[in-house]
Amino acid sequence: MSNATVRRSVVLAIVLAVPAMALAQTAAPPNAAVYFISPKDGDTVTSPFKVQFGLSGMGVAPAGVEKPNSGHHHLIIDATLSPEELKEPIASDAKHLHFGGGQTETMVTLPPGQHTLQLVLGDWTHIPFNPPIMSPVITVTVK
Ligand SMILES: [Cu+2]
Repeated sequence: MSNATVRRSVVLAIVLAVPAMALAQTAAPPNAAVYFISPKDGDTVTSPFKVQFGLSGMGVAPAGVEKPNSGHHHLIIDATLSPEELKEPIASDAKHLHFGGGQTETMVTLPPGQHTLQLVLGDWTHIPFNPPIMSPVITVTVK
């Protein structure tokens, strides 16, 4: 093989390998943190209840807009993200809510009983940062 052919083969191999690797994660800015303003861990609430998202060390931007040091909130209800799920776009279903409009609070309706809540910040393509920027898991009791 000529050098050019070898080079083309190497380029082709890299291109083919990309889909097998997860979509690129965005590096987390230092000191970024996401947290619940309300409710607090252990709170008892009446459904529907307001959930307020806090973020420090970076900004909120809508999904689809690539802006440095920013992301959008995801509320994870009665679930956690596996190490693999923390490297790919966050699912969108009843347990994984996206706030791609840049919202910083929402009303949540849940049946009576104990529930867990966690906030995970996603980049403009809904992929968690590396390392992930996520709140502690909190437990609330719905009356
Ligand atoms: Cu999202």
